[in-house]
Amino acid sequence: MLRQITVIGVPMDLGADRRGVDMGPSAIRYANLQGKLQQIGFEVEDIGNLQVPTPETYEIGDTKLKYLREIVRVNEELAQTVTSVMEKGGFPLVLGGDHSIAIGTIAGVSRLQKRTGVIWFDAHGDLNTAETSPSGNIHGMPLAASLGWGHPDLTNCAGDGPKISPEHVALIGVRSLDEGEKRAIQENGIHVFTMHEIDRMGMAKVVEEALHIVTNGTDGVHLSLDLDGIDPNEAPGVGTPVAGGVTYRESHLALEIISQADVLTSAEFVEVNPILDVENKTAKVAVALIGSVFGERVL
Ligand code: 6HN
Ligand code: MN
Ligand code: MN
Ligand code: MN
Repeated sequence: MLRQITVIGVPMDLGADRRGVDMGPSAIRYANLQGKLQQIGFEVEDIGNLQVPTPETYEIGDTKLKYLREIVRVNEELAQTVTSVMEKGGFPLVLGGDHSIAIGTIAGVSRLQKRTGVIWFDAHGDLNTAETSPSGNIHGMPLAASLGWGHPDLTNCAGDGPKISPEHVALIGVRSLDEGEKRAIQENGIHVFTMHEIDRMGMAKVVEEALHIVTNGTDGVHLSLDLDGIDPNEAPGVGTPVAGGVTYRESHLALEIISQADVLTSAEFVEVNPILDVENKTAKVAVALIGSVFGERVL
């Protein structure tokens, strides 16, 4: 059945140290996002970009939570936008920007969907709080914030937290965790499929298990895909690359299997940084992955 996809750009770069990720939404559009989705048979509405303040205009604030106030403000608007897209029966496809925007996307989704499963595809855990973060960058905190951990302005952004619960979350592609994140994972029994599990079990099995976790007792599933989950050789345009990542084909296989399960109700593709990229390669990977997750087939 045809569904309406609504594209929301969020040129956010306040959550990360490396400038340039604010151009991610443009780069993904330039890589023919709309054409790809229409070719698959979707009706696409692109509502443009949300307004994001320029870092030069604002004070960094608390160095343990850089640009907290501005990030919260954008995420509140994003949450509202996501909720209204879903209320109209649309599928919100959010383009980042740095990963701090997941706070708003998930807040918006969870207002309508009380029990949301989350597939978090990332080299990192994004499970830091101000206390555990080595950088003070909020893009390392969105999964924690959505789970109700961290500063109350983040956990209660656009509605009282927690927005999701640990048993409904599965991380895939992880290979860089800070000490506090490791503790949070162990203490809360979060399902993490690191590169080790992907190597041993194969991506197909990993995704099948992840799908089981995120659909068990939930009303819908959100995909939060950080392009740095892919190996930096194939997706070099990211601010925090980590060697030894998911290959091009493994990532496609993952999204093809997710597509076949037909459980997604929202998705976001984040951390594309065109300044660090090579001929828009990473944005092209993002669009190819979006094709896979929305059902593009070879035959
Ligand atoms: N991302 N764990 C590091 C930090 O600063 O908290 C890196 C976070 C990267 C976040 O890629 O979305
Ligand atoms: Mn990451
Ligand atoms: Mn089970
Ligand atoms: Mn991330």
